[in-house]
Amino acid sequence: MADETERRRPNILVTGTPGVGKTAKQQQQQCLRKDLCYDGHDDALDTHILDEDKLLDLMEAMFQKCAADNIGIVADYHSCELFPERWFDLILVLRANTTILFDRLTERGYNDNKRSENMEAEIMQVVLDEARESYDVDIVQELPSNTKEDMEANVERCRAWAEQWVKDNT
Ligand code: DAT
Repeated sequence: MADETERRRPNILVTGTPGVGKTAKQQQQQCLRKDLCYDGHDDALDTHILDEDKLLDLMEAMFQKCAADNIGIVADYHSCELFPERWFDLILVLRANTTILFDRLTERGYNDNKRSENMEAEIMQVVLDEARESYDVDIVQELPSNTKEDMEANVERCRAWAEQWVKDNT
């Protein structure tokens, strides 16, 4: 099987607190059924408990196959420290203003506990710090994701970056 470090297309991780716009930003995605990796439910936070080992095994196989098929991956997840550093060439940390995030999480039907937990994480920039600790700081970019214009600018920036990466690495 191909070594994914020899890939010819970049892999990008889009991360950030739930509600910042990770899914909305995706232009193309390789869908991995996260629900296949659930291992119970946390009732207090109303969230599924993830079997991380299972997820990482599934993702490893997918990353290797995509590298062999010359496909770049855009993955999104609300955390980033669990992934091997070698998988990604760019880490985008989306950020949203607290009032905007509050409205999005309310609209999503999050209970008070779950909404407060996520609001606090965004205010304390938990995911950004985690990204800077887990990856080379040079590949970590913080991007605002409050408006439609932000989203369009982020997608364009991402596209231009990926194009440049291919030029620089082939
Ligand atoms: P995530 O995948 O980070 O949990 P999402 O992509 O599902 O978040 O977005 C949550 C909601 O907010 C969804 O209704 C789309 C909206 N949204 C996200 N980013 C936005 C942006 N930059 N401008 C306007 N709306 C946005």
